[in-house]
Amino acid sequence: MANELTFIMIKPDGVQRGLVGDIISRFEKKGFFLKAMKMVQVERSFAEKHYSDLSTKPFFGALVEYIISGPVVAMVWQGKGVVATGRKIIGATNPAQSEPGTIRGDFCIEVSRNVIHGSDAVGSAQKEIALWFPDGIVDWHSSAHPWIYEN
Ligand code: IDP
Ligand code: MG
Repeated sequence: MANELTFIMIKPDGVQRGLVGDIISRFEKKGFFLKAMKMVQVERSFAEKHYSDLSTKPFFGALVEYIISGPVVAMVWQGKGVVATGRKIIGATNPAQSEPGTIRGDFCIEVSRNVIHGSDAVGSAQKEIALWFPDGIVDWHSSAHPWIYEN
């Protein structure tokens, strides 16, 4: 669906390392539309909620420390297949397995410092967008739409 939404977050290492512009640029150039964006340093309880599905994993504590260690850039992107294609643009979870040309393949080394989050399914995207943007997202339509979509 052309109006599919995904939640993308540039993690604290991505912000500190000056990767924000490059990451946004990759999604923009692909033809996806930015529908919401904010920089925020989240509380521990909020990070635990975002990653609640992973709460039993041995790395959960370190993951939460990592996410609250500095500001993140939270975004909503829209476009046809943006959830699955967004995951491809991001690359495999462990940067050692991420293909060159993906964000993680190009920019990082360690799974615990892998610079970016992207929703893994349409349903989790909806939950994450509701968590991070409870006041909603921006309703705008790009004039480039017909240059990217046939219909
Ligand atoms: P994803 O970010 O590719 O969706 P998930 O399995 O949902 O991967 O894990 C969430 C995050 O937890 C990863 O992006 C990574 O930062 C961290 N993580 C995943 N597996 C490990 C691990 O084995 N050790 C340390 N951190 C991990
Ligand atoms: Mg995940």
